[in-house]
Amino acid sequence: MNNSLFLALVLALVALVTVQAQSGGTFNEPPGQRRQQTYRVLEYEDGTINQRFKGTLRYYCTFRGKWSEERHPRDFPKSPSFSAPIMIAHSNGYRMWTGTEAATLGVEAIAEEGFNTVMTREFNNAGFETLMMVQGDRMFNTTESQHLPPINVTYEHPFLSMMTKFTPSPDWFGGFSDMRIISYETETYFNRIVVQSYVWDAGTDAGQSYTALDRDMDPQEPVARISKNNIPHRKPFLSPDESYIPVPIEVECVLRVGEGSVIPGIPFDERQIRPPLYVPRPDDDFVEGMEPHNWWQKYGEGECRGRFCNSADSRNLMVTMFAMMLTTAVSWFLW
Ligand SMILES: *[C@@H]1O[C@H](CO)[C@@H](O)[C@H](O)[C@H]1NC(C)=O
Ligand SMILES: *[C@@H]1O[C@H](CO)[C@@H](O)[C@H](O)[C@H]1NC(C)=O
Ligand SMILES: [Ca+2]
Repeated sequence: MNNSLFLALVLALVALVTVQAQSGGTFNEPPGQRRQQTYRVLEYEDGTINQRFKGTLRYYCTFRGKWSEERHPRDFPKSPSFSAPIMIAHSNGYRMWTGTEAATLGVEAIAEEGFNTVMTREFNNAGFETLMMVQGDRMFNTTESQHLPPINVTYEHPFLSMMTKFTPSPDWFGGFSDMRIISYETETYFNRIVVQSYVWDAGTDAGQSYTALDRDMDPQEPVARISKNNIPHRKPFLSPDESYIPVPIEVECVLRVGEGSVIPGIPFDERQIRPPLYVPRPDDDFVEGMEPHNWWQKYGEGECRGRFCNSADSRNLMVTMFAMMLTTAVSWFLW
């Protein structure tokens, strides 16, 4: 009896490890040579356009601000804004920023001042490696959304990188880098992709709070993700219950193929392709500093707390629990 219980537990543990290992892969992770993934993919749709497609390909991206006092109450600044978001389509040979290396001067200028001019120079100097750069509008309402200008991609330039400064802040920014919009699996362009940004510290200023005075970091440190465990001491960005950092920015990109219409017989109009500006997510609503309420009833499969922050994860969690129960039951029975 005791033995069978022990065996059941061991088997359950094995099941847990197996299922977790299967769910451990990251989205579109390349074979080795790229930097670590700097963003979370919430949703994506595989497409049918082969990577060698010769015609015009453009992504229409929508920027959704989610940086608010409600979601990030600690030390929240009086007049927050996002600097004009800047996005670049580029080759494997260019990097706007990475999550592990020192920031370029262009990244520093954006993260500290919100100025895109140095980055623009870096874009130009990169020659063939960069294809196109687009800029959005500065946003003085950090929970608003905006449609960004369409950005071209090609087989040689399948990466999108983006950044925007959290203003005011010493050198904190959001965005993503090296998002490859050709799937390694299907070798086609993604039809649609929704990515969520983490919070990044450019490593160029030592300030610990949103409004800290300039204090140059010397020597400069690598760009690093701000997480619950390495948070500056005023705890900016933490959720009301201080258990995690809610997503401060979301970007959804939709592919447009060629120059023609997207709805047969009707002339092209951007409104036919643009996703909604506002899409509710499980952790959008906080009630008096409480955890997101009603998420389970409302969204069924998407808790957003700590690492179980998208539906794939929570589905995996449920599969794991089911597998554990099943193996426990079966081995109990067999004994
Ligand atoms: C982007 O694609 C459009 C449509 O083909 C084209 O007119 C434009 O010149 C392209 N821009 C760049 C920078 O490649
Ligand atoms: C910011 O934008 C959101 C979304 O449009 C809106 O609901 C809110 O009232 C705006 N806040 C301010 C202060 O204008
Ligand atoms: Ca810093």
